[in-house]
Amino acid sequence: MSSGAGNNAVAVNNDFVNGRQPHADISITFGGSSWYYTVCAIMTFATIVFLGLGYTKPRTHRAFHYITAGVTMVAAIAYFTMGSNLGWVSIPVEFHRSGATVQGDYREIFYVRYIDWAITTPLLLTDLLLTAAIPVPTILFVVLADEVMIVTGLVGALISSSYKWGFFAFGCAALVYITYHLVWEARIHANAVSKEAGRAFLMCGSLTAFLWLLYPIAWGVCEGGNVIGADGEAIFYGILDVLAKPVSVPCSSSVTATSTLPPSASTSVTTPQTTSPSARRVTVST
Ligand code: RET
Repeated sequence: MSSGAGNNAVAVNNDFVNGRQPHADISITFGGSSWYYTVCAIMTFATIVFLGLGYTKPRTHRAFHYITAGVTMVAAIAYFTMGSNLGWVSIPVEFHRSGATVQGDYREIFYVRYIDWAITTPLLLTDLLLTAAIPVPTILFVVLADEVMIVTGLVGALISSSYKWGFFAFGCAALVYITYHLVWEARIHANAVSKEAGRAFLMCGSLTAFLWLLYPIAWGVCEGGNVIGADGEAIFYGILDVLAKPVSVPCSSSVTATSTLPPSASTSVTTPQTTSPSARRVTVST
């Protein structure tokens, strides 16, 4: 990579990426790169821990661990890409600012972030909603809304005119739909499974919904409004991703632990509807 010791990613992957010269005035510095690598390390560590924990269970009870480890593994690769100052395109900013970290005409837009989310957020959602015994067709539609949210966010970020906000609006509408299912529908279903599951889900669903609501704010001040620079963007999204992936996912396992569903229910498509009488009631009531 480089003859020098330490993190030289920003120097090595500077103006020329894949033989082109994309040039971005607003780009990550050594600090931003190092932070991205730090998050990569956290995600890698979490992946190893979740896989290790999975090995303490019989294979039939490992689905939750596989999902969680898969989520952090994909994130680790995305963060390695961003730490290496790769996985971005240069887009003209809509708003020209004078601040030291946001001045210039072109901004790095990390499309790899959205590839990460397109893979991992459906897994996070499916895990939570199955835990709450939400019927599979509903889960599939919420996942579709989730993909709409991520893709419109990506398309909007790649557009330099004010039309980007149109895509942002579609994404926000999708988030409203998802949030409604997380904090309302899922809690009702979890309550029908057991009072403990309902209580635990009230916390997990709300925590997830709260964290997810912060993402469009980050988008608004980073890719959208160009209010904070590329290093600030790294910190903002990095903290959110660390909280949303390795920290909040195990929350759903605690719901499963307190519910009357068998341990595999949080990740099995058929179990909630077929094995537990209370879960069957949930299905009928919808
Ligand atoms: C975008 C911009 C478009 C409007 C909205 C967004 C929301 C993104 C969210 C992302 C969540 C990511 C998570 C990652 C964890 O690994 C795409 C920023 C509403 C909610 C939880």
